[in-house]
Amino acid sequence: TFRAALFDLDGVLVDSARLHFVAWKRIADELGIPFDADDNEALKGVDRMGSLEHILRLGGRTLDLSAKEHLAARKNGFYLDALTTMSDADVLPGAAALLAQARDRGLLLGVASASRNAMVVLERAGLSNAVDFVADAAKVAHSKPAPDIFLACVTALGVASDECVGFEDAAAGVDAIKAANMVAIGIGDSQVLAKADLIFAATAEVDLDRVLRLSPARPQ
Ligand code: G16
Ligand code: MG
Repeated sequence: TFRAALFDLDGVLVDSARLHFVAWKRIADELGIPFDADDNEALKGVDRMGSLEHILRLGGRTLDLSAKEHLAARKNGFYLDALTTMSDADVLPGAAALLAQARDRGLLLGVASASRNAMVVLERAGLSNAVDFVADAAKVAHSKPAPDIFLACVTALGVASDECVGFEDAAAGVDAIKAANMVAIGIGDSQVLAKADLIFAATAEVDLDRVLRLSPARPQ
């Protein structure tokens, strides 16, 4: 049986993508690199430096590490400014109910986000008390698709990987969940998330009973 449910943040629990977009757009404009909302789709679930490198590639630009670190820090400043406008209105439909229902079923709840700002985002969204543990992306060695951030939740919650189910909206996140030997629930496009064990179009569509009837992963 499942003992824990682990959730990605952006795209599963909250809509922070539009705020990331506003911040990256300012950086792209400064660099003179065309960047629109469609381009921003490719950054979902991608960590901060990986996102910057993607934008630089779009513009055919290369910068040295210190210039990149400076820009990444500037983007984060813009993002933190934008976060002051975040509220429970940015919680995705059905997300708060899903967390409450999962807790009600006795599951331990963890957040496994690529965002180093996950704690602030959850606080702004009014969800910090709705979960038991928030993994720190700054403390894991490898970002998604590596399993590290999901395994950090396993350690902290005192469960085994094969007792967990993970929820993700990005393909790299589904890969991370599978690499951690967990059942993966995809939220979004069934073609993009084809490697998930079960897919729902949106968080609001998740049928938790159906999820919990899945067989957990085999112990490794
Ligand atoms: C989120 C977003 C990404 C963002 C990443 C890192 O991932 O989807 O667009 O680049 O966090 O964010 P930060 O710059 O705050 O560390 P997730 O894993 O929550 O979907
Ligand atoms: Mg995501």
